[in-house]
Amino acid sequence: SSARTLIRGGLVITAADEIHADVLTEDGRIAALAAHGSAAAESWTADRVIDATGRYVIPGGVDAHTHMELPFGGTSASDTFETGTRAAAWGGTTTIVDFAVQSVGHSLRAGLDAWYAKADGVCAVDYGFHMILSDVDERSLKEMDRLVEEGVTSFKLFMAYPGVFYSDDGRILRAMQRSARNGGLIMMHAENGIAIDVLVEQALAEGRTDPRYHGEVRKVVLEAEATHRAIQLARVAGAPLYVVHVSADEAVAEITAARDKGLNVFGETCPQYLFLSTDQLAEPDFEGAKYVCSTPLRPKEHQAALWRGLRTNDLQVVSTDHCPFCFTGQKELGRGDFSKIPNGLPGVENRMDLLHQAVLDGHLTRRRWIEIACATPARMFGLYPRKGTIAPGADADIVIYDPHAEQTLSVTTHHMNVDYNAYEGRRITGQVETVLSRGEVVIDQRTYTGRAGHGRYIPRGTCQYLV
Ligand code: DUC
Ligand code: ZN
Ligand code: ZN
Ligand code: ZN
Repeated sequence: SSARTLIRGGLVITAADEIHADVLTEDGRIAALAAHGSAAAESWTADRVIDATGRYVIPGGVDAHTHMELPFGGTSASDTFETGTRAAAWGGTTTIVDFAVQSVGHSLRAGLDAWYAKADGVCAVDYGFHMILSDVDERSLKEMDRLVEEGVTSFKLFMAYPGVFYSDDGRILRAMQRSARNGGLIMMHAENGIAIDVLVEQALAEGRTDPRYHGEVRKVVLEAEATHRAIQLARVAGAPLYVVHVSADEAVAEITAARDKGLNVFGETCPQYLFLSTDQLAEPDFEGAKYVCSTPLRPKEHQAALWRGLRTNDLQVVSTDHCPFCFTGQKELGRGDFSKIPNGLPGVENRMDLLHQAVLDGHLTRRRWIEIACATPARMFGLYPRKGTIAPGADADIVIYDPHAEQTLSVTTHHMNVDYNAYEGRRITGQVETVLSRGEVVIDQRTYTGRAGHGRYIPRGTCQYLV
């Protein structure tokens, strides 16, 4: 990495502050910040100087929920670790936390090693792993302790997808009890999958096979009920809980109520729930399949509760759940049967921009933008302050962001390996201009200068919101 880089003249925005400051990086880390024009800043010399006048200087985004190459429904998510992390870099995200998957009947070790191998040597930006628990038995419970020590400190459980990832309440309780002791954080996919599967079967039997019925059977009340139940199980176990991809107002209300009781319950939402709705799911000619994900898109009226939750800190994190499947050949597997549409939306490249637009639209302050997209995910998953902020000693993961640039999100310009963009045609003010990952310029004024294999595996500490 180039020894010293000076980023001069920008507005440095972190979760805590906005300051006109120059930033000096050295050997991949942030060496110092000083007020722009100060004697200290004027005395600095560097191998490379980046002029950030009129730009924001922000921490690289931390996307704590991605699924590169996820096997799902007989196919695999279309972004590899190579293409997906390159797209992340383009979008100003310099760390992802992806989900390694335990297969039923196999150890956590086997699943995790397979995911280490997929990502090894090909990533453009840094990455860590959570572990999906698909088979909670005595062996897996013991393995959880070792994974926490190894830096895989969070475990996703599914109340949905019977026969695939699903865990019943007993298994969930055991995993929560274990995490209460070993410091791990349980991440919950909260939807009542047993009830949903009954409704799926009935819908298909009645000929309701279009993508929009995916949204109708995955009812709000079944997300809210599962969210409530997960919270009660976490209470019984004395464990903290992180609810992933919260989509519905009634689910937010459950999290709010739990937090008002003083429980360590956290909530994540995703850009698709903030910006898209059942209107997209109902698009004609099977185009709605592009918007099939779980939890599903909701009627527009739910968005207000999500924005409010982000403002009031009842929701703390926005991640993408990036899980792309091409329309041609992948989403199409579900023509005539919505339950065969692989679930997931692309978005890793678009998150920072969409949330910047939310700042302009009056939903968030600039500092809250950085908090929900960088600092809090880093703290939640044990990466802070190495990731998620601009401070001496932190990794020099820095985005020079042009808040005035105009762009139109489109498959024709994006870098994700997928044949559509979920936000096609949406106009955004603001764009990533230059990106540093551990001091190396990986995007240079909208030219990719990174390389596969620059990204490193980052073992994580435990959740930093627990006393
Ligand atoms: N939801 C999705 O949309 N995709 C992958 C897994 C999940 O829970
Ligand atoms: Zn100056
Ligand atoms: Zn999920
Ligand atoms: Zn997911």
